[in-house]
Amino acid sequence: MSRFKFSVGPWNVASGVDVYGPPTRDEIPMKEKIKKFAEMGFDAIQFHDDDAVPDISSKSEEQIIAEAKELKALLDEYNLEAEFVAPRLWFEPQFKDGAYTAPIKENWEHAMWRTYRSIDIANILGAKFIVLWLAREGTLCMESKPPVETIQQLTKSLNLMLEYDENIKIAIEPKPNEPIDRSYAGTVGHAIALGNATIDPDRMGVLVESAHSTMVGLEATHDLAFAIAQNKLLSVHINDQNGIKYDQDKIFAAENLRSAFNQIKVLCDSDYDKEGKYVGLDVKAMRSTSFEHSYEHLANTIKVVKMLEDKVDKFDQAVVDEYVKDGNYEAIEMYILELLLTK
Ligand code: 3MF
Ligand code: MG
Repeated sequence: MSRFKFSVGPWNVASGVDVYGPPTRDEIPMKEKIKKFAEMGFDAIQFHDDDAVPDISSKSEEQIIAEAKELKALLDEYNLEAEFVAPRLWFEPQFKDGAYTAPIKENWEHAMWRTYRSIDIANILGAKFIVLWLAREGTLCMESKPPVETIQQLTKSLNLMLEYDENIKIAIEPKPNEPIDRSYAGTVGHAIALGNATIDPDRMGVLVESAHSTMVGLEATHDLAFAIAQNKLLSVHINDQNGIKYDQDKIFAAENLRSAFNQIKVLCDSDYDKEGKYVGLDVKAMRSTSFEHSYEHLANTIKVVKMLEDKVDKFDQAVVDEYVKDGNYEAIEMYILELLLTK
């Protein structure tokens, strides 16, 4: 048994489509995914606004509320919680040069409208926070937006969200690039600083994704630790990533076992599980995986977390402390390698 509660977003099960080629697997309807997630033992679902209410921009506020209530009834049927709602702003053509940092006022207003609707949906589903992955908040063409004013516009957008609902919390999910070329706020440090610049820093936090830290050449363990030390860690997206390149969302530990061990260790050591928070998965099946194996990357990621928890339980800090006193750092390396490589 794991000590953690797990959450997953419907996008974790996808068709294998990428920018260079068509789908390699059939799409699975949302309701079927939710049923399967419940059967697999997930505790909560993460939603984009348009996962919860498809075609949200074409619907009235009444319609959005009605559809969110239907979804809440479905979740209750399966005894599932909603962890968060995230406005999927990067999908609309009008946000091609940013949403909260859109250079055209009507586009920015629409981004705010969708975010207010995400907060409404979160309230109906019982989610305590929204997640903002700042997918296109940066530049493709550096001169299209004046950077200082535009970053201030981003802070103003956050303030308006905090004013719209006095209880909602906001987690920023930073990523250095892709789809935007140059992000304005690509690291956990940026995300925390943005929160601290708002009118209510106590309601601002971060979601740390392992792959996003690796993509910028940083260690996900230390990003998690940094967020925990600042009391800012609202959620995580565990996955893995082969180096500084396009986002891969591989299963946890598939590329860097030692980092994965340390990520789980920092979560265990900080009592993340006792705070009622979820370990969120953001993993994709490889494009080469066939339809009948559409969910295995999720089951495997949870299995790996449990195995790493066993390793964390075996880890003895006193042993390491002795080696540190003796200046025998070579022995620490071997202690960890033996821990990870033997039963
Ligand atoms: C992209 C991501 C996103 C976010 C999700 C929730 C599609 O790299 O990580 O996954 O996690 O949109 O905000
Ligand atoms: Mg993510």
